[in-house]
Amino acid sequence: MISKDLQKALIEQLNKEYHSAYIYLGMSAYCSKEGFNGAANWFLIQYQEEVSHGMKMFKYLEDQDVAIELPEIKAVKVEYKSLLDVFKKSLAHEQSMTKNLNNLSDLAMKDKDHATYSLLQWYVTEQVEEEATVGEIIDHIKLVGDNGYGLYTIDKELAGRSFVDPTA
Ligand code: OFO
Repeated sequence: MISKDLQKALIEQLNKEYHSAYIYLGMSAYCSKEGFNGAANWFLIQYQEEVSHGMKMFKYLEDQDVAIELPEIKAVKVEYKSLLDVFKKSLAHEQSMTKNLNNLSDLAMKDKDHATYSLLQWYVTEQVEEEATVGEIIDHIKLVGDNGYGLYTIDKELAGRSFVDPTA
């Protein structure tokens, strides 16, 4: 039985996963509007990944007989300053998600809730990969600066990303 406090925090995290998906949909829309179709594809896949994170949490809560609540998902922005800006915001967002997941892990540990702790470790590990990937893209964008051909090349690389369900 998951403690009431932890249940509440997990429901909040479920909402945050879908909010993340929504944020990435907004980022994809921005990139598409600016003609960065590869980056738009990249963020669309990021959106799908976050939906899969949400589904994993949703199924876990159902399996644990937690009464599901689905509060409103906050609106997101669709305007950014540049390709660099949108990826920097993406990294900052993932860093805040990591903080949330670490706090949730602390709570599960305090409750000696091993099942929930184990679930959360999956998310924590996933965050390491996500932050590293976005960090690398930021480095590449910084390297090319305002060079149009450089940005074009990066965008082409981002177009190659395809969805692989991380929870499968
Ligand atoms: Fe990348 O945020 Fe989900 O967990």
